[in-house]
Amino acid sequence: MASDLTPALVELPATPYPLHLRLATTALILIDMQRDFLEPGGFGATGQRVSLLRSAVAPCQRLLAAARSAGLLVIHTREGHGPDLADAHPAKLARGKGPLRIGDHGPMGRILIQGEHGHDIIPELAPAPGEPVLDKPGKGAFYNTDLALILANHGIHTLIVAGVTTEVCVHATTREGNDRGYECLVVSDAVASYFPEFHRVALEMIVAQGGILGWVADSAAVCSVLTQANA
Ligand code: C5J
Repeated sequence: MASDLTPALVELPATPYPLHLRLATTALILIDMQRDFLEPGGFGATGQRVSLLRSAVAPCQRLLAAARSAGLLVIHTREGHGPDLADAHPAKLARGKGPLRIGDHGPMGRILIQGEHGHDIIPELAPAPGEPVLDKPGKGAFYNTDLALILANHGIHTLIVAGVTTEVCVHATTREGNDRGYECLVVSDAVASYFPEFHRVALEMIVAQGGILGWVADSAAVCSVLTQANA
């Protein structure tokens, strides 16, 4: 039976049906909002239109502000590798035969290498002191990171997922989270892809079959619930 100390359940309008969550057990995870993906000259610029990813920036900013005000755990991730690339699978390095590959020198430093200018999170979404920043060598945020440990230590059950790209790292993280028993909600306008068709279909895949991988809602719906629940 719920006691007075049990945090209140709030209802978030979402697809395919409303998601019930508690602020105290919900985290916002911002995936790979790094210069290398969002700015010209980085990994994302290998033949792709980085400008398409910018649409996610303002919604992510609004989500971040609402999550911080509501006291949610906020976690940032960065995809990348150490300078010696010892943590990068040869298979990963061999793929992506664009003009710039992981570890190559570009205008923002070595591509997807920790410590380089391009590897860091864009200033608009800079992590606040105390917010975990996880460096991940893979696409999913659980693979070879402390994410599961951090979520367990905070008693988190629900993940609000935003960032880039929709069909790669956002999807991989949502799938990993779903398999680990987290309720995952992907924020439709706070994720983006170089390929609009992949973005659309990736969101459809999450909610298909009655929410086979989780929920989707837009940032206005998420921010509204976070703001009201916090009032
Ligand atoms: C990619 C990512 N697309 N963050 N990384 O290689 O989605």
